[in-house]
Amino acid sequence: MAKIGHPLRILPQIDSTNEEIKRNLAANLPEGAVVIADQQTNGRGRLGRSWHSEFGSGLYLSTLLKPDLPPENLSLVTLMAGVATATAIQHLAPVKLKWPNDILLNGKKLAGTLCECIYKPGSIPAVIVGIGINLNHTSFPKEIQGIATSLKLETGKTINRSELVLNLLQNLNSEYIEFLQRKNKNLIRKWTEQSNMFGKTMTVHQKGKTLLGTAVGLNPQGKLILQTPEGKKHVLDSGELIEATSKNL
Ligand code: BT5
Repeated sequence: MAKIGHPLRILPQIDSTNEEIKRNLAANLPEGAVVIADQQTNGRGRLGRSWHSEFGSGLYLSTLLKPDLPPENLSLVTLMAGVATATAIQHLAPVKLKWPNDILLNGKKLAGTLCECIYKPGSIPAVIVGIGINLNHTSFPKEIQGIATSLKLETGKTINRSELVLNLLQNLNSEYIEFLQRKNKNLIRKWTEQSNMFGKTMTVHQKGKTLLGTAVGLNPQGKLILQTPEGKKHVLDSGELIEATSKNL
């Protein structure tokens, strides 16, 4: 396994750090390569959504992994990225993980991860792990000001990006070593310990329908188990969107 963080490029501006890694795959970019940008002009979220990436205020980082594991293990990469990110921030603020890819602080979104897998039958998958963390933003655009927050806004402190990057890369390395050793139970335990969503009633929007239930745990593949009031358990894929709900109940 290569060490995550070598080579490391810091760019003043790019469309998306995930895209930059993707563009370099054909040139045999090595596992562990990291791209960081001061600003993204087309930062991406899941399902075609965008990630607000203003200059100098956030951490926008992507890394390339090449885990020689079956595709069914790959959804656990999102949990791994979440655990590594939350652990790197925990000494600054009490962040919580929300399935599948959110890192919340005081109920607002502080960070998100975007894991993209390029899987060609017969070859080792290329997995691009993108991480966006709001560090020193003092405001957000109208569309997200009610749901987004930054470490600066919540703690009043100015955050040193380099220190956080070092911490994050160390955590990603140690989590990735365990991931390759298939210590999935450990990962699920760590993820669960850093989340406060279990036991809560949630609504899930999937395929045009709304499902209401209690989040009761993660299965060994990292999928969310939701139990309906009738006692039926649904296992949800990471592609589905979950929203915390007290207001819609
Ligand atoms: C995510 O998507 O949370 C994944 C975010 C990943 C960003 C990183 S930055 C480095 C790398 N390069 C990229 O291009 N992306 C990755 P999702 O769960 O779909 O959440 C997106 C939604 O979060 C948006 O539709 C907004 O509602 C909200 N949002 C957008 N920007 C935000 C921000 N800076 N902070 C908090 N919420 C935001």
